Amino acid sequence: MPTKTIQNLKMNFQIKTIADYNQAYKQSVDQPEAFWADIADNFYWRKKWDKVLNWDFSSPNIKWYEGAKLNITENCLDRHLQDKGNQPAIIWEPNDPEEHHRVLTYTQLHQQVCLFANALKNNGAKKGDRICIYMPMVPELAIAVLACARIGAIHSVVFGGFSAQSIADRINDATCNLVITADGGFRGAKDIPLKNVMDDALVQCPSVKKVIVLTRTRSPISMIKGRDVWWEDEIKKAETLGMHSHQAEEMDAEDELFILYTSGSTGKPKGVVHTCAGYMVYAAYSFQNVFQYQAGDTYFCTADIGWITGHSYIVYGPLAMGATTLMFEGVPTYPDAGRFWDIVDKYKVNVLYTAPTAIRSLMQSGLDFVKDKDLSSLKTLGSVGEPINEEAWNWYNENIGKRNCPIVDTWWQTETGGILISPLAGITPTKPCFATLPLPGIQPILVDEKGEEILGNGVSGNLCIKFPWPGMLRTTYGDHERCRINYFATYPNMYFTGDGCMRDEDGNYRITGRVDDVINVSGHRIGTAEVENAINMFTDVVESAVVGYPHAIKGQGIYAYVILNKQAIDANLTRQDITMTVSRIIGAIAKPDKIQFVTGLPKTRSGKIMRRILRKIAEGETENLGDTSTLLDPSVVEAIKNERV
Ligand code: 7RM
Repeated sequence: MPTKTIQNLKMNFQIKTIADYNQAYKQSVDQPEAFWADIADNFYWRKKWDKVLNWDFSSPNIKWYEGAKLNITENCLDRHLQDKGNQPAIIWEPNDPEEHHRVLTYTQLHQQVCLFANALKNNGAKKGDRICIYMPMVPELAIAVLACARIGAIHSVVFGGFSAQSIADRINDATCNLVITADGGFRGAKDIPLKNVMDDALVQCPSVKKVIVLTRTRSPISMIKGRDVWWEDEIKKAETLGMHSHQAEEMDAEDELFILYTSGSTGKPKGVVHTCAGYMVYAAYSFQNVFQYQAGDTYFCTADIGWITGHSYIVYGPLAMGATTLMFEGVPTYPDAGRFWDIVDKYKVNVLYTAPTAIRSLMQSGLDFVKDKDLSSLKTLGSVGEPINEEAWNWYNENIGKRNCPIVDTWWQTETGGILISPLAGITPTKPCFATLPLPGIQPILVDEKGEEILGNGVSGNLCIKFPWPGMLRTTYGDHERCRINYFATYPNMYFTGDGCMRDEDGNYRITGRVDDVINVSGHRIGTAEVENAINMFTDVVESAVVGYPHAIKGQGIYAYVILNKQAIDANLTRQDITMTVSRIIGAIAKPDKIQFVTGLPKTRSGKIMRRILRKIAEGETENLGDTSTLLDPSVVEAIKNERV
């Protein structure tokens, strides 16, 4: 046997038939360590592991591939140079269809990552530093992410829609010392003033010593001497110094790779931590098998890199597999609702991965935007972020897939690192609205309120996972106890997802939505408590309660019940003031869709808000509100019902 070098490694874990799947699944449960060792053998390691898995859910303490040494970017870049150096790694489609697109081959991407890694080092960055990235969807965002990984710095990407306050909270939570941003970004008809927002954040962030600023919109911005430097200048400096290559930092398997903040049911967003080896193996394995990517395919995931879907399935998963990944800067409806189909046509996209909210919005725009587009290159369609309703599933299947493309409804979370429950394209029989079956290595379990396992089929319960998988979160940054309480304490010895789920007669899983106080607006997770805190910061607000309600396009909308300390002179203006306040504190994605002013909230004698009642009223249900006997003051409910907005 020839020894495996970085060049002659072959990826050899593709499931091709349902029999392969059944066999892989069985082995992954019977002999998980042997199973995940075989998968990991397909990657490039500076040193192999001593132990595949060490785990204890009670702490939690989860370690995969302990003792191994690697750098994820050697697996995403260097290993492809010999065979795929001239193949496109990233194809970038700008917001404005008139602007020229860009293609970066694996060789070019590798060069750019090395140069920027050197630029980061020249600016004082080192292994273990936390680096905040706040950028538009341009190739330099992927380059920044990979350059951080290359030098062993921990990236914390913040979605470009978050406010200065949200950025500051995230930077301070992780004590980032460096920021990578851009002057601005283009999204649809709007210019987003990223650097201005960042400047507002940085007023509150003493840990940040350097800011690297890419020019994208070339809009006027402030640049502070000694702190702010231009991306382009730093690249030129590295080039002048001849720093074209960069020896990747050697990382331990369990060294932190990145932090990504996500909302929970209480308090501020948590920094979900993923580590190098397990995340890499799981992102690549799940990418390959769910989408059944074939050499030469063009793969288009419409997510933003600011979310986990972009991390795992625009950057790390596809690049680890040597795929061609398409990055789109804009929005689905600009310049018109045919943009996705134009892109599919222009680049002959083979795999399209998008969100139900986008499908519903494009469906509403009508078939005129689809009819003249050549979509014949499509082989596989994907869905992620929220439950897909039957109408959207059928529309996607008929009008985009032409009944000829399997739809993979992929269920997973920021915390899971990669897809856990999903059909494998063309292999697993699909069923509208069902995520179907667990990937190999994933052991789902449904439990009742008491934590008792619900056995058999044709049942519903709370979805937990009872055995570790390589891509799972390891901790929440700076607060391990919070991680334990949030995910591992509700039910002992299980990871609790926060989702409700049913299992049909054939053992297929259907995720029905959150069972906690998290709402899912257009596939974005928002904690009701977070929105309430933001609303309560408005000067005239006494108290508020926020719930989700069904929304035709967004999946869920945000409904806020608000008590003011005085009668609003102009209720609409006050609503706008509150909305503006929420935008400032969290970001535009958390703006309430509806605000109802109330004089009291339905509370129990112990002072707990009965959200169940508020949810029903927001949904438009005013008759069957369930048991209201524990209410302190039932007349409050009558008043709220009568003044619904
Ligand atoms: C990937 C992502 C996670 C939450 C999760 C669910 C919901 C995601 C699906 C889904 C039904 C799906 N990460 N969710 N995918 N619900 N079917 N295919 O979205 O951390 O931002 O959100 O999203 O509630 O818990 S996330």
